[in-house]
Amino acid sequence: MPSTQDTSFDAIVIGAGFSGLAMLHHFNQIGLRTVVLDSADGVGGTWYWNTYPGARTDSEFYYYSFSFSKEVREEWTWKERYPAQPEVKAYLEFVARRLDLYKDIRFGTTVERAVYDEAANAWTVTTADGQALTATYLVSGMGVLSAPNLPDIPGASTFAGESYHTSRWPRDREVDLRGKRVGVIGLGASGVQLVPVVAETARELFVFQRTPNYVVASSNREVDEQWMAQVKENYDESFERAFDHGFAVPFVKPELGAKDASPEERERVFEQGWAEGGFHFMLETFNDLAVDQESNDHASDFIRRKIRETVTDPATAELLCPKDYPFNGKRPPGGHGYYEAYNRDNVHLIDIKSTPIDEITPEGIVVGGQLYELDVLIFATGFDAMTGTLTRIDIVGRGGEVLREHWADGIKTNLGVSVHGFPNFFMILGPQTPYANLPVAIQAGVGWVADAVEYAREHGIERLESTAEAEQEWADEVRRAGSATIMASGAKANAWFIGANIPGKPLEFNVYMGGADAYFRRCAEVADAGYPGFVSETANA
Ligand code: N01
Repeated sequence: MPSTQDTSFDAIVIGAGFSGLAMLHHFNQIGLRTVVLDSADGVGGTWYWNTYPGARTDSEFYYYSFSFSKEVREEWTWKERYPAQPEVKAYLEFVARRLDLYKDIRFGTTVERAVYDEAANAWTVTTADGQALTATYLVSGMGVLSAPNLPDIPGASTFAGESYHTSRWPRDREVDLRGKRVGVIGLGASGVQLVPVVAETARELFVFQRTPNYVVASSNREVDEQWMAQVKENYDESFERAFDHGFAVPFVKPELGAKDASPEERERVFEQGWAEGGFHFMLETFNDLAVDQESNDHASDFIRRKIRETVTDPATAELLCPKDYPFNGKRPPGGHGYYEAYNRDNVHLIDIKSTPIDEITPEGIVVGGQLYELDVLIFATGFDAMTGTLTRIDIVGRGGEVLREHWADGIKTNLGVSVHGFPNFFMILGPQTPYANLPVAIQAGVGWVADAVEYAREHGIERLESTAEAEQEWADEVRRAGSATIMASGAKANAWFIGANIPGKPLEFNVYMGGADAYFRRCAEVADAGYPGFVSETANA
């Protein structure tokens, strides 16, 4: 067990969320002396920071968890179909306790820089509190939607009331919104979860909408004993099915395309998917909603119809209907009373697409010359996704090359795991890994990295690193796969998965849209074949 004084390790892992905890456990199992560093004061990563009202998973509990530990599977009992933030955080705390991980985690430790020293074949990580730690292997488990995006709106810093970003919600005190006038900017998954909850307590809620979303209701409910028992019994089978699914969920794969169904059949299937809720609508109704425009139009029309049926004021309903981009053009959020919230007298929708925000003043937000006075302003404005955490710190590879410079002309990775010029550096959920249910993708990723490291150690390989060719090949495949999908329209919808939500960020797919199942198979093939596409230098090479 490393002591708190130790500075030299086999592996350093950055981040103590799903990725970091799973990586630590897997490294422990192959006997690597590992330390995990995290700026937070507890485990959880995303689930430590995102404590905004309404925060919960968009995936169901039985595949938003790990299957690799029998103890955790059997001893943990979930309470809600879509667990709320405290429940997910408690799960990760349980994982850390049960797998004895806490002793190897240093909290309150912010990594500023990681530098590879070729002569020593080691990474040196320096932290904000002055520690310098070295290790052979460096793993990023920093998360994909973790670097907050605060938009550059004129006057934003002058606001005199309370102002919060959803992912940096105060943790040391309760934010009391009772009797207050609250403004929300941003209606992705975070804003969509927040709106109905804040609507219940705020005196007035002003929702400033630029791009409406296709929100599919999630039908949350309690997990009863019988359901939990059934899940526990079928964990292995369930995860096998998830590994064989394009979105890494254990869902039934539909056989029919929407445009090939009769109108009656289409309606019946869409209604069924809508009632089941959440990702079931997107993934279990028809097999071509992400690739065929005509079929997608049917789904988009169906959701717009649901919005019009739910929202009583026709003008508000029209504003909430996305019309400029298709369903799946943005990551669709799960709703929990979202559209219903607009039927409340204290909720007001303001269209900032046709009339953009003029400025933020000490009193509130000015739109088209009209001041909306606010006591609290909430930014649910998302993240510099996939690459943000990796490019906001200095990760310096061979010859002093910084990772953000390596990607200046476009992201290049080998399977989203490894980067040429950055030996023995691995990313869990790196850019160009699949667009999928993340805990399953994380479980696959940490397993693959642990196997690769074990292979390297067994074969005397000192440096494991992508070749330049393999990296280019994967970048080409990511581009090819992405442009074959409806998600290519994400540029029109400012989608984070194509970098369009951050002004100035290059427009390119930062996730793999070719299917998690295909990706997992490819990773397995690479491992089975002895890691072709990786430079693998042995000690006497
Ligand atoms: O962020 P987003 P998010 N002026 O990027 C708006 C995961 N997640 O935090 O679309 C006005 O989706 C922006 O407007 P527009 C999940 O994968 C998961 O909500 O650019 N508005 C948009 O409405 C999700 O997809 C869960 O016009 C501005 C919003 O901010 C991902 O995280 C929960 C603006 C950003 O939406 C990101 O979700 C939460 C500006 N200048 C998140 N700048 C669960 O599964 C931005 N916006 C539980």
